[in-house]
Amino acid sequence: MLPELWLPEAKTVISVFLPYTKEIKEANAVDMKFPANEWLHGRFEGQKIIDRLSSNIVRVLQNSGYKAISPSIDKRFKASVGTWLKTDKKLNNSYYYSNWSERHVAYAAGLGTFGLSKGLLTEKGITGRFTSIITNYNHEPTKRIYNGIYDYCTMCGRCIKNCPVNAISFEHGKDHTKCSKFIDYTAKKSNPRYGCGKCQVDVPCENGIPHYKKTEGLI
Ligand code: B12
Ligand code: SF4
Ligand code: SF4
Repeated sequence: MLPELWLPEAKTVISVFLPYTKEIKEANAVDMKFPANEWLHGRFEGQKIIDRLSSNIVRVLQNSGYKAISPSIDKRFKASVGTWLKTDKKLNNSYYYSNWSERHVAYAAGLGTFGLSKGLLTEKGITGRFTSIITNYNHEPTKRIYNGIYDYCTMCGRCIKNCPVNAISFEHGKDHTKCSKFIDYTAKKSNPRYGCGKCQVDVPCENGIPHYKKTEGLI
């Protein structure tokens, strides 16, 4: 769904990146087998905090006389993690979708580019979560300083090495089914929490853009 479908008066999309804390990142890097408790809480309780942040930004804009909505907490938001097709042999990456991609929005808004692991890599690193707000407040766009969708990724392959289920490869990018099955397994073991994120810790892109120096531009 395009911004105008969520909010017909849409003029601006605000994309927000919230990096995980040092404690969460370090705890998840201790082993590459199972998500750390800290990561599981960052994913589960952390999302509740992000949802409250999203509704607070919406409220601030509305109290200033603007219209605003946040797709991820809107009742029209839909995401498929392919679960209903798990036994279908035809299952492939195209079954993993949503009607509002936080990564596309962040890419378009100038926050960063994709990495080989398919996470979106920002100036604050890849390790964290996004939210976004659509509003009729007219904000000047942030400058997009990259051209290609993988500009910030060095293709170092460290995320390939970290993945406990070999879901990432140079040849095929990221296999959502392998990743999703592992996350389902963590949900069984850690109910109600789940997650993984090993491809986002102990990697050169964890805390920033690996080959980018702000003063010199892309090298
Ligand atoms: C469904 C889903 C999953 C599925 C996989 C589906 C998928 N497509 O990635 C599963 C369950 C496997 C999964 C796993 C994880 N997820 Co997830 N997931 C989502 C969700 C809900 C929807 C994704 C979606 O919209 N897909 C639709 C497609 C069309 O968009 P896309 O995948 O974003 O974009 C791809 C294509 O368009 C492609 N592409 C091809 N050509 C082009 C051209 C252009 C110009 C562009 C821009 C893109 C592009 O590149 C993209 C990457 O594959 C989003 C939240 C959201 N609403 O966005 C979170 C989200 C992507 N997940 C997130 C995270 C953190 C995770 C996990 C680490 C789990 C965890 N928290 O422990 C893992 C691993 C992710 C990884 N290696 O990237 C974060 C990513 C943060 C980041 N730095 O990028 C998101 C954004 C949630 C959030 N609110 O922050 N996830
Ligand atoms: S670990 Fe290396 S290859 Fe993987 S996303 Fe980060 S910079 Fe790219
Ligand atoms: S691709 Fe999925 S399973 Fe592999 S390390 Fe990343 S989050 Fe974990």
